Amino acid sequence: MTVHIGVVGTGMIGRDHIRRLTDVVAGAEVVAVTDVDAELAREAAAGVGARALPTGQDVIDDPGVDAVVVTSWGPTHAEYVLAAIAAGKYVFCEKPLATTAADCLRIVEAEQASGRRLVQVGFMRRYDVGYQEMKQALSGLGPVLLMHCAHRNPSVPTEYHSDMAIQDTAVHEIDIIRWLLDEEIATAQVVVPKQTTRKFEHLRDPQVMLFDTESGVRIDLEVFVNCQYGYDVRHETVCEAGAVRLPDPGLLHSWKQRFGAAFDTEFTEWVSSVQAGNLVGPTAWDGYAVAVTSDATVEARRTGKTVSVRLKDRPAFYGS
Ligand code: NAD
Ligand code: ISE
Repeated sequence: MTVHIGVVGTGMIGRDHIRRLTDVVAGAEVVAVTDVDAELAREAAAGVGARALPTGQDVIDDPGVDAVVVTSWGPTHAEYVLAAIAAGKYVFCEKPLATTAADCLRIVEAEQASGRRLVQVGFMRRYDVGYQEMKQALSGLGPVLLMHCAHRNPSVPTEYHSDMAIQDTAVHEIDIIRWLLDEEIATAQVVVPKQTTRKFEHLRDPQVMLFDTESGVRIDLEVFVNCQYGYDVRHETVCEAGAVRLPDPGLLHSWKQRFGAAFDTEFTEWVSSVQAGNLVGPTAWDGYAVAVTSDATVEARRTGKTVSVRLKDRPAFYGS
């Protein structure tokens, strides 16, 4: 069965996912797209023989659309994810699931009320071979004690501000830490070390985030978004009986290069799971937990204090 897909948001990653769903993933066809920039939507639609529709709601309501991909700006995600749930359609939402924890919770509640999993969040690092091998290796190395992580981007646009280093960038580590350890982050702290001269007035860069998990694993994460030299993601996990780190892929320039294969695997799995009627990827609960942790980390940076991460109890609907 071919899954007929509607895409809301035909910007940078939206167009990349349309290409992926058209050229890489079997069993998928992009049939409708939209963007507030109608010309952009028309161009993206013409490239794959899809229809350009006026709004996201039109795409979701279209009877020819089986499943929806949301790749518009973060603040618009909640509205479209909720509309897809209301329409009973599967929805893949790029990170963030929503820009507030309260909106993530509304999505979690709406999905539970619908009675089945419909939402997947685009935490694509879980599909990266390096992280998958790390997760496998951890099972033979005894208790995890420490993680050392770095997330460096060559540069960011001038509108990028200090909170975005957490909300837009560190969220990938927040999710992958939870996934690797199968536990939640319990506290967050942020240290602002010596700054690059290339930072902007409204951007602290680099920032060092310190997390403790429920079991006491200590994690340090350097986020350095104007590092100039390349796109560099590092992660080392130190256990009682050894350490494991991500392989070095050499000098790269963007997240598209670094995680291209992970995006391909992520969408291949998503389409198969939609066909099977059984989603298995990152859940709306993961989107909520990351949002709460990210909010606590923002508060920690603003106040200079260590802030506790307080999640609601995980509903049985999302498994253990
Ligand atoms: P972008 O600005 O290039 O594209 C977003 C598009 O959404 C724009 O074309 C904009 O006109 C459109 N849009 C905004 N509001 C809309 C609405 N209400 N209805 C329809 N279209 C609307 O941004 P991008 O880099 O493509 O990022 C999009 C999303 O993907 C963001 O949430 C971002 O965080 C996420 N993202 C994820 C990764 C990743 O590594 N997983 C990488 C980049 C971006
Ligand atoms: C961007 O939005 C992403 O999601 C990338 O994966 C990340 O590396 C980058 O820092 C973000 O701005």
